[in-house]
Amino acid sequence: MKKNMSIIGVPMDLGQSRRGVDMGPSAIRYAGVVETLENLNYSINDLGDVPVSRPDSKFERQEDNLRNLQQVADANQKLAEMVDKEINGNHFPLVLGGDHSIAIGSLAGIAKHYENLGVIWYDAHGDLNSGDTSPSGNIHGMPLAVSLGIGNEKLTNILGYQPKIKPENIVIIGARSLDPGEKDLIKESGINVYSMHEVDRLGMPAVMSQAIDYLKNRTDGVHLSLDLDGLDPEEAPGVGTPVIGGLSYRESHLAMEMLAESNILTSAEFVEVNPILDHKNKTATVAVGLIGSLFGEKLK
Ligand code: EXY
Ligand code: MN
Ligand code: MN
Ligand code: MN
Repeated sequence: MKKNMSIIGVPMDLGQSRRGVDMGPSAIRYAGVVETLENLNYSINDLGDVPVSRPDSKFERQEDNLRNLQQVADANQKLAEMVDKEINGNHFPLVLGGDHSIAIGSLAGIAKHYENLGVIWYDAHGDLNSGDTSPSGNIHGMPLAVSLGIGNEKLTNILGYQPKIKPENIVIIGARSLDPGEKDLIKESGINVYSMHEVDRLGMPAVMSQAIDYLKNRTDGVHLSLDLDGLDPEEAPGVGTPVIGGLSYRESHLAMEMLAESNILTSAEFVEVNPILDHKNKTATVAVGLIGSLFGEKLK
């Protein structure tokens, strides 16, 4: 029987300050995500894009130092409702960004279906800031903190419950740019982090098997939130906040294959593809390559 998957695009660029990431869902579709998944025998329902409103003046800092707070909260509310509905209908949700602030809505819609949701956060950043610790006021640097219940209520309380996830159920992979407040939160909360240091020392095969074993034993579902800036900007240049010294395409491809084999994944999102900063849609093409590996390409 074919497995059902729902694709939801979120053309969000209000969680950060560089234009163009709102075109990410189109770029990923153009790179062939639907065809790739259909060839892997998924039955795909592409639900199109969640409406994202325009702010009166871009970059506006609203309450708590947060840029475009109301618009980001509204779009995430809609996304959360859609994700919730798809899971109720037994469809695997695949969310395409858009900047990483959309993980707030994805996790709000997903986490209510699990007692103990695990999260793999594949990213150069921790996304663990709040208005108090953020150097930028950009909400795309905050979704993991928000999902832990830290931050403005308009974000933490989407769908009327919080926190969405527990710190010990989070595994961050690829981190190499953490702000001081984020490091403090990691230390005090028990979030698991495989920074580039650990990836260099252990190698991706050991990192992924440790992460998978750990999450398998303690969670009842796992969400993958993959920020393309986790990869090295040489290989994924179309991102708004590139950080040198990142994960390679090969390492990432292997990570996706190991996740496919583990069968632990219950939802996924791919974010931060910015076609304006890209070269010939390379980053969206990388994203689709990773999505193919994640859903079993090499097993065919
Ligand atoms: N830590 C920085 C900030 O909070 O402004 C940069 C965050 C970038 C977040 C990107 C998408 O993962
Ligand atoms: Mn991120
Ligand atoms: Mn990032
Ligand atoms: Mn392979």
